[in-house]
Amino acid sequence: MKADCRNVLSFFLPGVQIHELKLLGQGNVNDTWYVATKGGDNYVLQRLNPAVFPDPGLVQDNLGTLTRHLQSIAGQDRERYEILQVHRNPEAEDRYRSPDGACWRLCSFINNTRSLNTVTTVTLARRIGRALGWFHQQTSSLDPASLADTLPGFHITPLYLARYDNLPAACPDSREAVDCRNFIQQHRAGAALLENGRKQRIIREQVIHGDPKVANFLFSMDTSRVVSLIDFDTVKPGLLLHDISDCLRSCCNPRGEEIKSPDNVIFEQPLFAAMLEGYLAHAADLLLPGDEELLVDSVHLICFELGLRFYMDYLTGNQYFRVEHPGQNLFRARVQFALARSIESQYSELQGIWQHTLETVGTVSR
Ligand code: GN1
Ligand code: MG
Repeated sequence: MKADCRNVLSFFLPGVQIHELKLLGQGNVNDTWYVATKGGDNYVLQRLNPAVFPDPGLVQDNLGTLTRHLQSIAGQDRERYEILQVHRNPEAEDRYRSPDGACWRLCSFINNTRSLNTVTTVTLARRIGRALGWFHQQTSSLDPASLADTLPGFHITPLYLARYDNLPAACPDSREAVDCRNFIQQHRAGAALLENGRKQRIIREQVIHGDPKVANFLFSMDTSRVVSLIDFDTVKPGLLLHDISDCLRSCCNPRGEEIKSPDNVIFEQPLFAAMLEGYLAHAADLLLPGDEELLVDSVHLICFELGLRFYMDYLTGNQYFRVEHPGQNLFRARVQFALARSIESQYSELQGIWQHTLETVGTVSR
């Protein structure tokens, strides 16, 4: 792959000498490298996964539309976040197609930052909430029709369920697989929650990030602030609840997605309260009554959905999410289902925290 990278770099940076090229991050889908030039510039090079994005050109178009929008309104706001820049070569091209059909791009590297896979303190959870609220405020003025749907069906839980029901693969009879199958059976009735809310127009549709997990927020080196929100591959028209719930799913699970055993997986109440407090400080006015009503159930649904996606990928040979061993997507599925169970066991407390946060922070900032 390094040889491919060098070819791609000579497309984007012709004649520029490369000082360092190393694999970066732990994304589950794309391949990502850090690039430093001898002249002292830094970049992020990415190969979009062709098995995931059927039309990577649309992803790249959306990225351009979004970053131009964010740049155009930057500075009008008291909160400042850095916005990544898409690099163009001297012919003004921002994408490269390799002979295998894959699409590559080069973006700016945001200096002096680091990413975390988990957060364990309320301060960091609150900062993540603020950054997501800021992002939603900024994207609320971007016309959803200006963005393509890069991943049709993404976050439409009933569609994943229909795909699951049609899988030709037999369910393995290991205890872990049977556990997953039972969990899916027991919870399938709730799969249409957000789609029903969307039909009834009680929840807010707008441009969303699509993947606001902890690792997609860049922190300053001392983690005292969020510097940027990255990974815009899934930015597209969606539901606010998709993002808020996916962020909570990740932010309130201090043990992380990548552990082998689901034992002791806990959805942490203090992190939940803090993330929502930060979010409402920026975005309380965006929420519709249905968003408020469905929030806790929607976090449960997003854990169910991601668990189902991991489990289906396990059953069908791990073609979507990158794995280091064949059982990894089964482990990942079990962690998400354990999180959903943890939410169920704290359901009334979580509702109480949410109502309290809405009453205290939400009404003040509206
Ligand atoms: C994938 O590629 P990455 O790691 O940013 C996935 C998300 C999941 C996430 C779970 C396009 O994100 O939906 O929530 O893994 N992205 C896509 O870690 O499917
Ligand atoms: Mg992503």
